[in-house]
Amino acid sequence: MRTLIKGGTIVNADATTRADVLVDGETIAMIGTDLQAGADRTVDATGKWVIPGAIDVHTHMELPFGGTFAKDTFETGTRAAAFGGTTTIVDFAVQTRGESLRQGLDRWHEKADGKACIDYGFHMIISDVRDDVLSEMDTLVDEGVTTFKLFTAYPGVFFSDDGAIFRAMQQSAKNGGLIMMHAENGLAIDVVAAQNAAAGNTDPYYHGVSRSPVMEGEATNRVIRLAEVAGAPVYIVHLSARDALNEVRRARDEGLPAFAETCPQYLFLSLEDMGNGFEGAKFVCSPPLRPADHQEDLWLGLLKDDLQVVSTDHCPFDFHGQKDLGKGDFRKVPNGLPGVENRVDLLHHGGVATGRLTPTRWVEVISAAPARMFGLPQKGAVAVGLDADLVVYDPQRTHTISASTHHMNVDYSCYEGWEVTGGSDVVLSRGKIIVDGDEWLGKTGDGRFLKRLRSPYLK
Ligand code: DUC
Ligand code: ZN
Ligand code: ZN
Repeated sequence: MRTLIKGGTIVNADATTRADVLVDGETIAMIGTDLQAGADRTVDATGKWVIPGAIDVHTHMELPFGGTFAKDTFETGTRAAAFGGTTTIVDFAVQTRGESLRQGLDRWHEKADGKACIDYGFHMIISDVRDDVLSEMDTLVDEGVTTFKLFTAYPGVFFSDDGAIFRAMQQSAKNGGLIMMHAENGLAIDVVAAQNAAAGNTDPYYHGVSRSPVMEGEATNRVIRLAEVAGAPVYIVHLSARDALNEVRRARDEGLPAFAETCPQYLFLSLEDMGNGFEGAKFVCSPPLRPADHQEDLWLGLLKDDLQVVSTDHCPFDFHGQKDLGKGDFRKVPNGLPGVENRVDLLHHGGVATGRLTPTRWVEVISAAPARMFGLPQKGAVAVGLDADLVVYDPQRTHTISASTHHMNVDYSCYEGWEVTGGSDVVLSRGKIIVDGDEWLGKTGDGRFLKRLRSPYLK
């Protein structure tokens, strides 16, 4: 099957070019002006942009959390992602305490195999650093699971102490993996949270105020310094606060291989959204939403490359039946927000349409940088020879975000009623049109597991 995408403007991370794109089978075969090549079908992209399919390197399909599971499966979550212009996800497989990495990874392969609608890779969450687990890390890197997430938060669940984190970093310095850190001081946060609950401050709002941004800044600096001594690169996930951003910037100015992502919720939503009684549970995630004045710092961080990536931390729980497990005690609200479908449009709306980011920088943070940093050389650009993961994007189209029309399997939206500028018209995954306007043309199980390369940041 040959598809000709005609008349559009290609927006890559490094350049914007008026050109046609010929897709042959699963790959991009030719790029040029007024291509006359024979094709089985033509997509008219006049007045539109042609961008590389977006890559979300932080999702949690079916994550077990607080006695329940994130609602999206690999089928529903990847279909929703595709409607939002995302053609690759990297999801977090989980090692629970006591088990091997292999057991956790096998479970995630079972969840995804035959279900994913777009290509996917895995990171591995390590909850239990042991000698055998450190050796297993080497095996996983060889299998293309090259990135590992550890936590300074969630004592008793995902938490690792500094020694364990340091050992994992030393191992990654040897095997070419990359350590990703959830950096909040969970031990101290749990003290404050317990004090708030005991004082009768049980509404979701107190989830936010119990988790001080200072505690994120402290943990961010700590893990960056552990990585420095271990001789390893480090990637801070879901950075939410100015305090943490300042630490990442300081480290980068010193020449350290420290990297970070933020998420749309930290750019658009704030602690105020967590007020309004139990409604605030819709916005409970960790790190929490911050006072609104942090947002402009994060936008500036994106512009200046102190932040390299925007991912979602997509982790949806229904308001009715899941979030309400925490009625009367904010500590029991499952942590996480839906968002895999909204990232590309929100970043276009708040970034490109407002003039904060150029179209090329937008493509960099949603697609090109994730591909480069997470070992996916066949993705992240509109270029001959790469996978034909492409989005015909309409930068003028406006639409209203709503739970009644979104494709994520969750009963609310954090952005209910927001009118955003920009939308994906046609989405191709390895040469197949999987979304055409409102129509789903993809197939469950067509998504392939991606073996990823080692971190390019090891010295
Ligand atoms: N934060 C969340 O909000 N959800 C899942 C895990 C995490 O770290
Ligand atoms: Zn996290
Ligand atoms: Zn997460």
